[in-house]
Amino acid sequence: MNSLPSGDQLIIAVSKGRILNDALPLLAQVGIAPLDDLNTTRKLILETTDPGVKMVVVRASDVPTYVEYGAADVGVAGKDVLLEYDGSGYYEPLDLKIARCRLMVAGPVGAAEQPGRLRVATKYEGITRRWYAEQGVQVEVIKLYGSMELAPLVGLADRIVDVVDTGNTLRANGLAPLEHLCDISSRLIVNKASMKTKHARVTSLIGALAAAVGESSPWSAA
Ligand code: PRT
Ligand code: MG
Repeated sequence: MNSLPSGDQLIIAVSKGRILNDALPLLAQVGIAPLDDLNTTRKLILETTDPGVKMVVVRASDVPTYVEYGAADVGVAGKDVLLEYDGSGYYEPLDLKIARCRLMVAGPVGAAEQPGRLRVATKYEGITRRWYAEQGVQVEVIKLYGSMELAPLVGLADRIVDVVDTGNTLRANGLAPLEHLCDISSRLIVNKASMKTKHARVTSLIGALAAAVGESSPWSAA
């Protein structure tokens, strides 16, 4: 289903930003490092130290799209993004245990219960709707694309749903974590067709990464 330049070439899509910072050392451990300096290059498709692997660095929320459609054979994306994407068009064989954080509901410290429907600001619209629906709580979900922590401070929302790492951002803004939705880490995802057509290459990459993160893989050599 994909239109890759050559049959045996793998394209790996990695989220920009903090996942990339954690993914680069891990990929380097399995012999995949970009040949260009990511801070200065303008190239969008990067050659790597593995002649059989190219890398594209894309927005976190775009990684599952690239992989589902086969524009990339494999990808590295946060579980938060995958839960929100809610696609079934890829396999998720490995927890890379990087870029760990927690998906939380947060709100102003000591705020009184508001009458009426709770307003919740988030970029995780789907996750948030499902979370409150499971509890039978009616909320108004306000979609934002970033800086969720600002919303309660300016009266846009009563609560936020966002990922939290150290909790420093919440604290610095007078917010506190209230409910824990789930733990998050980055996952390796694989295009379904690539798993068949490039089975040897894909499974050896999964095996190598599994070994690097201390997981056993059904494909790793005993
Ligand atoms: O560019 P785009 O909008 O698509 O994504 P982004 O700008 O959110 O990307 P980026 O670089 O922030 O990376 C996002 C991915 O990193 C997420 O999908 C998570 O899987 C993972 N991750 C891990 C985090 C954090 N930790 C994290 N702490 N993503 C975001 N944060 C933010 C959080 O939103 C909050 O603003 O950091 C702040 C909280 O950090 P603490 O340490 O103050 O709690
Ligand atoms: Mg960003």
